[in-house]
Amino acid sequence: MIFIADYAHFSCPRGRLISKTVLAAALLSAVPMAMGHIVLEQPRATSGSSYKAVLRVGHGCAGSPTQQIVVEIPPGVQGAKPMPKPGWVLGVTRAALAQPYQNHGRTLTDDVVRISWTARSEADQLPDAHFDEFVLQAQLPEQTGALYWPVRQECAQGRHDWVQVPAPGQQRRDLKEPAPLLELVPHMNAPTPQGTTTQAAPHVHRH
Ligand SMILES: [Cu+2]
Repeated sequence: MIFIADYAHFSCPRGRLISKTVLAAALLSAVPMAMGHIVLEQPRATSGSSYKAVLRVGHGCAGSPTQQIVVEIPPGVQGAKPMPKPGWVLGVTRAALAQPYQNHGRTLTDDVVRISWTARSEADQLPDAHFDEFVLQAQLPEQTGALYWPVRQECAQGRHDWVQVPAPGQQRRDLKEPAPLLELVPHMNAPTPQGTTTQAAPHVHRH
């Protein structure tokens, strides 16, 4: 079901060029797909685990190259840390926590809430004809279910706000600019048929 939901990003004009059958076959054989919207490469993870979020940027804005990616860290996700990227300047924003938490005996009262990558120059921008990945790691909350990662994509001309979340009864694939979705599954969950479940270690310590 999760994979069906994740077909949402093929509903963009570019995605329509390929039949769903082909897409399904490609997905089942774990072929990486470089098209469509902005999605998390691993759309499923164990709650409470350490997660490597790979945001895949499939296209620019109506042909215009991407110059900035900004991701909002979802509430409850702790200690987010970006992976540096050659040609891109990192931005990390912290904010006070509504609910301070304990980590190794220390009380943390603020945490990372936003991470951005900004192209250093025009030559470093991501052309619409290419795709790229923007990576961060973080500790996931203990809850299960859908966790949305709003992303803003700024292009040389125009922008996309990948922030839409389906209303009750609405399909994610019907959204024009859906927020990247991570499905949190309970600890000890069996691997998915595709073997794409993230690391099984339920409690990864953060330092
Ligand atoms: Cu798209």
